[in-house]
Amino acid sequence: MSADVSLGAARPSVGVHDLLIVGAGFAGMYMLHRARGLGLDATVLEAGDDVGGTWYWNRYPGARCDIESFEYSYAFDEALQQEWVWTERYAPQAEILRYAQHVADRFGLRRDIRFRTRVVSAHYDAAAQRWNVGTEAGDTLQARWVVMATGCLSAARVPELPGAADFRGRQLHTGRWPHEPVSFAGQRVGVIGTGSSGIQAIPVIAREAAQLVVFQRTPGYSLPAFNRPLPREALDEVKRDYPALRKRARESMAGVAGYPVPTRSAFDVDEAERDRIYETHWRAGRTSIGRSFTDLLTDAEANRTAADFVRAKIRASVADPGLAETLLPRHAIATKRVCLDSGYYETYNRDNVRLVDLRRTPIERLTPDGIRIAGEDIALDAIVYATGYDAMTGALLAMDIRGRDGLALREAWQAGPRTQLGLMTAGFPNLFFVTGPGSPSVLSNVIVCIEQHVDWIAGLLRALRSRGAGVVEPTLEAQDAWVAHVNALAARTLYMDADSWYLGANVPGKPRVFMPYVGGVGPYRRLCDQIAADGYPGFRFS
Ligand code: N01
Repeated sequence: MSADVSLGAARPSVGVHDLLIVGAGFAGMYMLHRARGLGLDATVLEAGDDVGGTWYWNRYPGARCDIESFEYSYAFDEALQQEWVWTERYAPQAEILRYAQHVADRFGLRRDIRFRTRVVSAHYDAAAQRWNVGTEAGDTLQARWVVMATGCLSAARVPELPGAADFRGRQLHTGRWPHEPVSFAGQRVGVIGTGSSGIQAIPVIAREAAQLVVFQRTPGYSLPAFNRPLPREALDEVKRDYPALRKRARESMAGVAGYPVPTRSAFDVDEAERDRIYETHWRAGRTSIGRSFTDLLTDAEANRTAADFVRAKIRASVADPGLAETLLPRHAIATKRVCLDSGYYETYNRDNVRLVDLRRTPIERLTPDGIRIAGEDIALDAIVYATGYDAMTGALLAMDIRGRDGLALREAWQAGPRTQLGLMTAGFPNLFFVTGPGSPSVLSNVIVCIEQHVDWIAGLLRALRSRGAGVVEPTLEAQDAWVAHVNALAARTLYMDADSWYLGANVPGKPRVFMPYVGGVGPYRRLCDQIAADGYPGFRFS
């Protein structure tokens, strides 16, 4: 970033960095790049042994992004976005990981990333105005500022099932998949969980395994991805239009340029027209059906029209009507993440696939040979947990983070996360979150949000410099107002009725608070920009 002025103090002589960044996913990598542009001495601490974050860990069969590849990518560097060649409409995990590695190499990022370094604590020393960051290996690093680029879906959750230690077969979590190839050939495999990860993995595992048993607790809505190779000419056309496409994405609600903007209520048109519109969305192979009309996320009746449309599609895909009924989702569509699949429902037409409805026959325990449900022992060689994450706060609260006067983040967020704009939290000076709770993050194309957050943090660091200040912290009043605003917007939606990970409902004991900001990527960005332009009201500098 040539326009950035140097912010760095003298190069660290006693091991005090200007900036420590936790995590080398897309957020951490871009933060490092921007920090260098500011002239900062910045280091990234990363638990894995390579860059890529989510795409480093999620190597499960069928893993791919559900946002089109040319949109799910960095926009900050014109040469980068012109030179990288995406080969599929929806990029598979391995290609996205290669892209992350390419970015790391292209910008020489690795020299400032410490791999195999898991951060376990961060304590603020108010007198010295610095953070002491502790690693699992027992090292302590010091920095003036810390950026948590730890991801919203990085703390994998394996449910505590009785007997898990007794099972003699292999147990794998989709988000902690081994690096070496895993073969299920000739095996009896159980998959627990039917969210985005399970729905992607199930068709691929079914084709390889001798038998597949899917353990479903809550059926979700999934639409066909219609994934296909991305011809070079089509990609070149996108690239010619990149400035306009990126601008549309930044100003849009979901951070995706290709999503249509609804203008009408579902009841402004008759049933035939509604279904025609849903059909268009369904055929588009996108998750955007919840954006077909303005009121699908606020009016239960309107929502039901879209949900019924997708339920009919599910019925039409599954040969056994009884099985189809078990696969039908009942919650309002799009209040839990809509999935994109490649042959998910059709997989249940295979002879080697069985669906167990855990609402009727819950798991009693794991046995040495498999899973026991009511009245039956199901023999398995491997169990795949597609059971999701302690989302948005899990990775942050796994660390012992302490701010002013030893205040623990776990204590400050006991009743749910509280942030100013999802970027900082009161009582924790000079600590930033990228895509933190209270920002659009998981309701969007997250790379768009990552770039916006990182750019905003970079701007704030520059403002610190120009004010001759060393410390910045949100005020409690501004934070309370933001939390109230986030909650008020969410309360008007149907999101509040679903037991989703957006609400922490998947983690026993987690406070039921809607964590992301539903106000949209574009409006949120304008608000953040305005706050910066107005000299950061709601933030205290010292
Ligand atoms: O996790 P999930 P995920 N016993 O939480 C079930 C992103 N993502 O890894 O709904 C039995 O969605 C649970 O059931 P229930 C995307 O944002 C994106 O699939 O809690 N079942 C549910 O069915 C996504 O939303 C992509 O009743 C148990 C499943 O496990 C997010 O990551 C791909 C259980 C968990 O679903 C998380 O997706 C993958 C138990 N004890 C992920 N505990 C793409 O871009 C949980 N479940 C395509």
